[in-house]
Amino acid sequence: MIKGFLFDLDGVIVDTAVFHFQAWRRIAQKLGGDFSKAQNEQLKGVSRVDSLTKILEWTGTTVTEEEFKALMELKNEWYLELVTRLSDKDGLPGAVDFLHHAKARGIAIALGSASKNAVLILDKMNLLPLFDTIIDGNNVVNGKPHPEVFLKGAEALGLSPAECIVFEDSIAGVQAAKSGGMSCVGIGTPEVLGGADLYFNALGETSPEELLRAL
Ligand code: B16
Ligand code: MG
Repeated sequence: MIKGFLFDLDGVIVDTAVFHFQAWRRIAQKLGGDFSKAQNEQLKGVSRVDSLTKILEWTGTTVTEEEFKALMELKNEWYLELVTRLSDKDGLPGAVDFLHHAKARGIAIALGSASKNAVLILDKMNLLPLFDTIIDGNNVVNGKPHPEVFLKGAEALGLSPAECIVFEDSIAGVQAAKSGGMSCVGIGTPEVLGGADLYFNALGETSPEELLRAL
């Protein structure tokens, strides 16, 4: 029986993916290269370190350890400039209502995000009080597709993986949920995500009740 919902942040609750894309593209261009929207799918849900590693590969760039750190800091600075504009009106369609309905129904709620900026973003959106626990990039050793972030979320809620549904918009995140033994609702299409149990374009297309009946 499902008792907990584990939410990815970027691409499920709020569209910070566009901000990540803009900031990483500035980095790629600074390195004399670029990358496509299709390549950007591979960065979704992936940690900052792993994202930069991929971009260096794509742009054929080699850097020292210090340069690597400096590029990560610069990307985060550019990303945070965009994030400061966020407010509680920036939730993806239906996401904030969905969270409130789940809370009102007594479902335990966790965040399972790769982002080290997750608390800041949830605070800007006034959503912190809805979360029973937050597991983010600051609390895990292994990034998605490793299931650690969701296993820690379920554990913090006192639930088994089988009692949880993960909501994910990234290929890496869907893999993390399934290898952790959880049900997974994909926010996106089966063509891009594959592997999830159900798909919706946004949380507004479904309800906690529908999912509790279906999964
Ligand atoms: P930060 P999620 C992920 O968030 C993003 O999808 C991914 O593009 C980003 O690189 C990662 O967070 C790390 O973010 O640089 O803010 O620590 O989808 O797992 O909520
Ligand atoms: Mg995501």
